[in-house]
Amino acid sequence: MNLKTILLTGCLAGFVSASSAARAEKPLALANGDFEQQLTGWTATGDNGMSAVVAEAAHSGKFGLRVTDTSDTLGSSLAAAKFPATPGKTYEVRFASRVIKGNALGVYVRFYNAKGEFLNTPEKKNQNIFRMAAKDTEWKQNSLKGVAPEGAVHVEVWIHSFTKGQVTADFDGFTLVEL
Ligand SMILES: [Ca+2]
Repeated sequence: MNLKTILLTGCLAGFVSASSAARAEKPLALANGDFEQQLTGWTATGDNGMSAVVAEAAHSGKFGLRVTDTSDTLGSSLAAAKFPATPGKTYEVRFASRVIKGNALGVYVRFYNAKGEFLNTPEKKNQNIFRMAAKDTEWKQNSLKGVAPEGAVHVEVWIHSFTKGQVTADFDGFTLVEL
């Protein structure tokens, strides 16, 4: 093998690994993940008025999401749009967050079947939850992965403060990728 062949082989190997890395991650078009358009693209059904877009919660831009849950019997509910999911594939949500007070809140990656039923439940013990930590009062970049189970057709990001317990926390910059 001469020098030219070695260099060429190295270049080809580099090209192949770069292109497979690019293929490995597919961004999904989660709209308004930075909350600059208020709650456009998000669904707040059953939120109990706890999720609000405010300037104080901005990590980047002018606005962020603040969840304020001062109830021990009600929780918040804010979901991004659903995207097509393929069983066996991994989906990752990335976001910035900080806790003002408490920890009774999770960010979820959850999957639905063709009937629109949840496939991740406490009963099945297969929920994908990033749970807030009360000590994380500084802004941090976080991520959470979920693997689409058998029968999954949709994936969704859900921000939910628990029925039991109280919390105030800020969020910004949500993105979702298929790995
Ligand atoms: Ca923002």
